[in-house]
Amino acid sequence: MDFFKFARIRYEGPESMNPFAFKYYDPDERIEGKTLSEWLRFAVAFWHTLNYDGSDPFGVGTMVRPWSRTSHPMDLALAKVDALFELCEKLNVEYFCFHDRDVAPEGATLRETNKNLDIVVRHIKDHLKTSSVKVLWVTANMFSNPRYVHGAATSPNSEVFAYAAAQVKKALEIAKEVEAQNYVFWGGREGYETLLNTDMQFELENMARFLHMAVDYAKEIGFNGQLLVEPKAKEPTKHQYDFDAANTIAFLQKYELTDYFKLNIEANHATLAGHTFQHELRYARINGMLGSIDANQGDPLLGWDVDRFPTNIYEATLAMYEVIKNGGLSKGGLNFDAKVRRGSFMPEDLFISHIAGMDTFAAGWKLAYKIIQDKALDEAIAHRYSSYTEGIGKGIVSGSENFKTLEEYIIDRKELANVSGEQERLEALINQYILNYAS
Ligand code: XUL
Ligand code: CO
Repeated sequence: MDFFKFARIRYEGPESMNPFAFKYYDPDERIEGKTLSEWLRFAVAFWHTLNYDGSDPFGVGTMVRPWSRTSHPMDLALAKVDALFELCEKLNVEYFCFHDRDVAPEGATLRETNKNLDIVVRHIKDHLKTSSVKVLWVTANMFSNPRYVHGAATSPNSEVFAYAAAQVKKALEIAKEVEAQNYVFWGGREGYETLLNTDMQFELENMARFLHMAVDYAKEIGFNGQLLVEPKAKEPTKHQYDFDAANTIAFLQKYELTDYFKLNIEANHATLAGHTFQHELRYARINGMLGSIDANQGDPLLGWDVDRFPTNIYEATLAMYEVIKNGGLSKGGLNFDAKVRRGSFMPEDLFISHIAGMDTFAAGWKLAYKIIQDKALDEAIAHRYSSYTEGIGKGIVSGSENFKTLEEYIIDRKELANVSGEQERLEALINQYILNYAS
């Protein structure tokens, strides 16, 4: 049975006014031996696309969803998997991501919950056999159920730690079964509200113990996907332990976990941390830790995680600049951790939003590729640091200078000649690339 009345979305080019066609994303376009779809590796997020009903703190659900006629929880779970595969195939999206609790209802015990999961995972595997769609990543939801009120791995309650461990054990087994490319840890409630009741050091040590146990189990069962940690500064807790890329990398370094983990960087989480998306991607990249991306966008006027579909070409271009400089994302991809607005409640909005996101990132990728090919920024940056390629600068970099020799070198100098940073010229140059691309 078809849930969506739409045909498969195809590339029609920038002149097309068909809302159900790609204008910039041609999945088969080849660049440097890879297709655009291989470069971008788009994924649908199960939770936003199949589960989000449009409710907010002020009102009930608004979404019109063809599968919601089914009311038995397990029938509904299976129908959503069918709808997911149909949607991905029709959208030309090759991957999807899911939390354990997105796909199957919880039972009275973990054993019962796992039984429900097994039934749905079998159904997912049946689809995987006949479809070109694959799993980008799996994760465990350790934040919705009230048992996680004080955290999961960082809960003060050791029984909750045990429950979370058993939940991740099962989720890793599922990740292996569905051949997920990655496994994500987002510490939804791994943080605190007040230090008056919190042993921060102990909680951080427990988080490290937990991640080491996960590494050990992934090795034991032979799961060879990439493990990822997804930083987020705040929400739901006031202070999340994995605040941003720098904080998360420092944590992974301290607890000797950097060999096993990379980061999943999300645009709206970057802005919650007071950074740009590009900053977070750059920080992860230069530390060899850029693994995957949750593609969405925040709202500059709102201070929380709104998970809008990404349509900002400027941001997408600078993000793709980092991805190309990273040599691609390897096992990672671009997961639309994004939801349609409450007012965009029709099934077609699910298509139009993903098409908009895919076109935005395809255009951003091609723009970034051109900027890199032309060395438009590289040359300006090389010029800016050129004083380190000769003379005293070269000595500083090679280690032949010290405070005494540097003092001797500079002590009688009257004026130092700084040069312009050219910020406005470079901003105008990026505009020119974007506007010329459109014309
Ligand atoms: C929450 C968020 C999560 C993770 C997976 O802000 O981004 O959906 O991506 O748990
Ligand atoms: Co996310």
